[in-house]
Amino acid sequence: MRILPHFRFQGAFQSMEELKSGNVNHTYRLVYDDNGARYDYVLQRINTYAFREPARMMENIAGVTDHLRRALIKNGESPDRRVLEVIRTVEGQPLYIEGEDVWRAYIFITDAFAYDTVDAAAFREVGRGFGNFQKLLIDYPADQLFESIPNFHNTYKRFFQLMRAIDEDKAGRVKDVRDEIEFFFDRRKMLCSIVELIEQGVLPLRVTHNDTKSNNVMLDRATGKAICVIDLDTVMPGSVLYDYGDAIRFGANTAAEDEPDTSKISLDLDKARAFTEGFMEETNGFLTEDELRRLPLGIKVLTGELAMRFLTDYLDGDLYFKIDYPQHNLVRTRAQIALLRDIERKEAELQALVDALIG
Ligand code: GN1
Ligand code: MG
Repeated sequence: MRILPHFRFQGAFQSMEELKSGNVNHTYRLVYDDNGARYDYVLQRINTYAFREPARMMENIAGVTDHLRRALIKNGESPDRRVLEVIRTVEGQPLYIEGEDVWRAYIFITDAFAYDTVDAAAFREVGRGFGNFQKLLIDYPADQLFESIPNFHNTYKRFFQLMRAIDEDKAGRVKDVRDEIEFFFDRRKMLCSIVELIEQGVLPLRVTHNDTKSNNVMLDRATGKAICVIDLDTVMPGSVLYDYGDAIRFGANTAAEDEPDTSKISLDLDKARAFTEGFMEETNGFLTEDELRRLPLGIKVLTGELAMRFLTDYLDGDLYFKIDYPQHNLVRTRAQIALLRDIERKEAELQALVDALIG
């Protein structure tokens, strides 16, 4: 492929395979060979509809990965395979830009894997991974981070974006989604409650990952331990409720995020407990009581937020998320709505399990 010679990959190109798990960027795994030594890389074409200023996003990633590396060394740990490492272009840039297309590359973390569906024990480990990420970044100056997607988890704004999409009805689809629209109107106050608590100063802003799907933590193949948090595109100031809530939304769902049969969708409380244990182990001592007690709110809000985002994109004619078939964003919306309904049914149990762990 003509892009490849523009990056400082070592050796001779062997193979390339698309990795399908992301919903926004296009991702490929590359294998190179240098006289018998194998080198694995990740190549990504960045979705510039989502990420409007990729160069500034890469500055975030450089800052955060440098900090992580230093923090690990300070703790007496080797940063090897523990932090994403950018491969620069032959000109020494973190991005290769060709017309509309923006590309970047990383070293592929070998002898590691990530879960799209995760059992309770592994999810506890994923919780440790994301908790440790927050811990290592506790002293990173959040105000130095650029908002790679402005108002990413601002549910006021997400609500208005949905209103705008309904108003414009670009794809002529509003008539098919009346019930779904009503679902969000009924929950508007709840959906906006984290933003409100941040504005009121109840919840502090921290450096958060903001996209904490279980497949964004790499686990070591030999030990099963979390070694590296990946997908740093949305590292921005945010609430811990975002990272906690999004992780549970994805990992404790009994079905896939886009399961068409909503009867299969529910929230697995044992998995939720396992993640919470791992996450709290690592964040022990620095989260405030106000944050800890409200962790369950994060699950509700993040599930509802993503449902709104999928519906907005469906109404806009599928501009943001990659889709596999025409109704994909509608199926995703309905799946997240079904999940949120089950979370609402289990709210008291979720609160009880979090409270029990806070002690
Ligand atoms: C997108 O592409 P991926 O899988 O990293 C999205 C997340 C959503 C997720 C839902 C930048 O993440 O916010 O929660 O899809 N990322 C962006 O699967 O919008
Ligand atoms: Mg992502």
